[in-house]
Amino acid sequence: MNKPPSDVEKRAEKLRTSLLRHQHLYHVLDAPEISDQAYDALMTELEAMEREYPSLRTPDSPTLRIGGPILDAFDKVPHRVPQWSFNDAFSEDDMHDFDERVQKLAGGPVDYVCELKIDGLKIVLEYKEGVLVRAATRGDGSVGEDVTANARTVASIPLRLTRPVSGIFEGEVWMRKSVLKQLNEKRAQSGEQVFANPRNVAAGSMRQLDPSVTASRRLESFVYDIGELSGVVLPKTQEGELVLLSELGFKVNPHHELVKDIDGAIRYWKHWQKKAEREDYLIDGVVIKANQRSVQDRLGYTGKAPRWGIAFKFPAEQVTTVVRDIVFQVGRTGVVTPVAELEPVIVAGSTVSRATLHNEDEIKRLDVRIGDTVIIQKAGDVIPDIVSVVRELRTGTEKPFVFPTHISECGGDGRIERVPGQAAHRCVVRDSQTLLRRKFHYFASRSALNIDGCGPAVIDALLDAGLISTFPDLFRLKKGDVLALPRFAEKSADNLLAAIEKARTTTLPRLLTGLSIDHVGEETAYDLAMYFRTIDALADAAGQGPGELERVNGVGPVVATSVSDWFRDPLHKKMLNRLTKELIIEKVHNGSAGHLQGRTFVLTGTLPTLERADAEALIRSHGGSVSSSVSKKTDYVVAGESAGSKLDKARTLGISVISEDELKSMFRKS
Ligand code: 1X8
Repeated sequence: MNKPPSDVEKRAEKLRTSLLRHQHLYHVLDAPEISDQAYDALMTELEAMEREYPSLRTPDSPTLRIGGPILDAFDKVPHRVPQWSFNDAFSEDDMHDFDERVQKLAGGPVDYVCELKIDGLKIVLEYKEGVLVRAATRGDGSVGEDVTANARTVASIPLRLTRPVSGIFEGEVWMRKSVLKQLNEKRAQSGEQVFANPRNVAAGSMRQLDPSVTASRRLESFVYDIGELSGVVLPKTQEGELVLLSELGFKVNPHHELVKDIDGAIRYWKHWQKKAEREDYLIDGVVIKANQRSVQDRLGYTGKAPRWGIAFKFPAEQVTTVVRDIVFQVGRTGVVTPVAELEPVIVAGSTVSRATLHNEDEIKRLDVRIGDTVIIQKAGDVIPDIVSVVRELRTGTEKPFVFPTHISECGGDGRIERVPGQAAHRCVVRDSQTLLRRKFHYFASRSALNIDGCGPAVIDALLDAGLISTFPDLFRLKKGDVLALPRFAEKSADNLLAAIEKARTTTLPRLLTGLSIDHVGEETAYDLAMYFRTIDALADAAGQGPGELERVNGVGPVVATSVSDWFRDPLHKKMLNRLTKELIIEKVHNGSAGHLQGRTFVLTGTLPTLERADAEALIRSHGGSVSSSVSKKTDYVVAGESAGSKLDKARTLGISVISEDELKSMFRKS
């Protein structure tokens, strides 16, 4: 390749630094120092240089803002730091309950940082030595999609930080309401469909395979969290974190506030509930976080969410519509849920045509009848609720709804019964083919074994062909079996088998979730896995009755009995025995989803406080691995006093060198 002369190289670096600074001044600080024309002239000069000498096109080149080559697909990226989301609160009572739990665990009063909850698309940014190297969507929290090229087009996302630090930073990508309005006006003029709300456009724009389309959408960003950090000391408070984020060059929402107690947080929420509409971006609530990191560390995480924070949603928007029909959904465990089919209406920016009626008692309480006009409300992403019936609009032809005794979706004779002591109904025959089908769909789904490309249609085809009848059968499929299915050819059969092979290696929470044990969803599965660590230990305990199970955090008598019954069933025992022989179940890590998974560390020199063996054990317990020699595969070298040749080698290879303190900060969000 044509190597640039050194004066050109120097000029290019100066141009990059200058352009990045002006982008920051304009898009983050809203305080430009030069005119648009002057900026364009500098950009044109750099572009010309890069065209002549492509090696000048560095990963932090401001020319990448315009968009890069068109992609075929987005790569999957495993998150190094699990992407939690906060639990939701909807009322002041919820907030007081939250505060009570926090104070109990923290051992006293706690101060909180209040921030706005931006309704956009979550983005996870990774920087190495100050340069943006990767941007990913949240995905399912453990695996996201690589949207780096698109993120580079978002002007307020720094391509280079003000300091050469490495780390993971989390935030939200969003579109101004006013920008959406302009965009929609243009689209309407050219006969294109208009977009419903800025959140959907922001999400859709980040998932464009052509980055220049993303660039044209003028997206913005706010960054609000540090997931991992090395190269600078992590602040001791969330407030300090926000200050550091600004200093590093990120755009941080300015409306955060430190309050001394939960009443302060509630005041902040009330204030913003009235004011949110006036901002040019969508805000769907506020996020409250314990300010002190020591408190955050102490409280830790439940299966899915941090205990030290909560998202306090704004009250749901309410609209009216008409009930067309009442239908039933049968879940994989046979629970029957009544659902109202509605005349489609827009609530909180999305079209709604169904609302849950929960159970028989709820239908009676509301006295909902087919043909009724109802008030529905939606909060966040949840399925909307019916609040009440507008009775004065009745015509007199609406008949009271009679809860059925049979539902064909149950399979078999369709008979349903009310679960003793509960409001729910379920199918009487619970091992019908229909429910087995549902359980199989769920087993392969993203929540459970996560078998790529093995959706309900594929499972149905396998069941219909008699190729599978219990879960372990999936892992014994041969290529010939799959090829015999409709719509399968050489390549698709290989893909399916490869996905099944990949899913063989799984985790205990995923396996437990996939078994469709009554009352055991993802969260309970996680709690059980953390407590028992292995499937054998859980099966042993469950075999002896519910007693031991009730010692698990979050497991009460109902869940314990259900788990115990499941494991004692001889058919389940036999199935599980075969299944566990097929699977490779990853070891459960100490108190975390192992967020150092896949990271290799080398220790050198004497660390200030940790013995070598303890440091190694800590790294391993968080999912990382420790190696004795430095190579290109090493991610971090932890250097202490009188570090020797390993440190030199790390520097030669450009591997991140961190201190014991920085290592400890990596354990923080686990
Ligand atoms: C989601 C969001 C958070 C914040 C702002 N906007 C969001 N959409 C914030 O912390 N300021 S935190 C969050 C989450 O669920 N982890």
